[in-house]
Amino acid sequence: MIKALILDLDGVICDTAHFHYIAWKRLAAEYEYELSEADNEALKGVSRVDSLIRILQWAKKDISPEQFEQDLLRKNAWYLDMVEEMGPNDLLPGVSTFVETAQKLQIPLALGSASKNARTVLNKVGLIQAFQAIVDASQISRGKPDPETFTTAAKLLGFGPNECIVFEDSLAGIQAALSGGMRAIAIGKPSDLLGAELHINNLGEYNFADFQ
Ligand code: B16
Ligand code: MG
Repeated sequence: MIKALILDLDGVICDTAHFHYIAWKRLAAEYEYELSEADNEALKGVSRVDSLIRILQWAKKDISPEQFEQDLLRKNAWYLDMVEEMGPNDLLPGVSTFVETAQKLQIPLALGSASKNARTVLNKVGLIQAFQAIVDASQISRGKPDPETFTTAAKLLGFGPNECIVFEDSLAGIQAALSGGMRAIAIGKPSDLLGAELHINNLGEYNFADFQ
């Protein structure tokens, strides 16, 4: 019996995935590598450190540990400059209605994000109060596709994995949900997001009548 819903942040609640892309693209250009949309798809849900490791592999570039740390900080500063401009109007279509319906039906919501900036973004879009539990990259040791983000969220809510549905826009996130024993609903293109039980374009398309 499903008792709670766990939402990913980037690409599910707001389009910060696009900001990550712009910032990584700018950094990759310094390595003389042109980051494609397809590359970006593979980085969705992947931690900041692992994303940079992958970009350096694609660019066939070797940098010092000091440069690595510095580049992570620069990328994050560019990303936060864009987040700074965000507000409640930046919620993806259907998010407000989804949250209101969940509240009306008294269905607990948790956030399960790979982003260390998750709380900052939730504050900007005015949604921090909507979640009974928030799990971000600072609280876990293994990122998606490991299930730890979502199993921690379920634990904080007080439910077992089989009592939760995860909403995700990344393949790493879908895999994390499934390997954690949860059901997974994908937001986005079915071809990019294999394994999910249902594909929708945004949270507004979720039918709460199907909750069970
Ligand atoms: P940060 P999610 C993920 O968030 C993004 O999809 C991924 O592209 C990003 O690299 C990761 O967060 C880390 O983000 O640099 O802000 O710590 O989709 O799991 O909400
Ligand atoms: Mg995401």
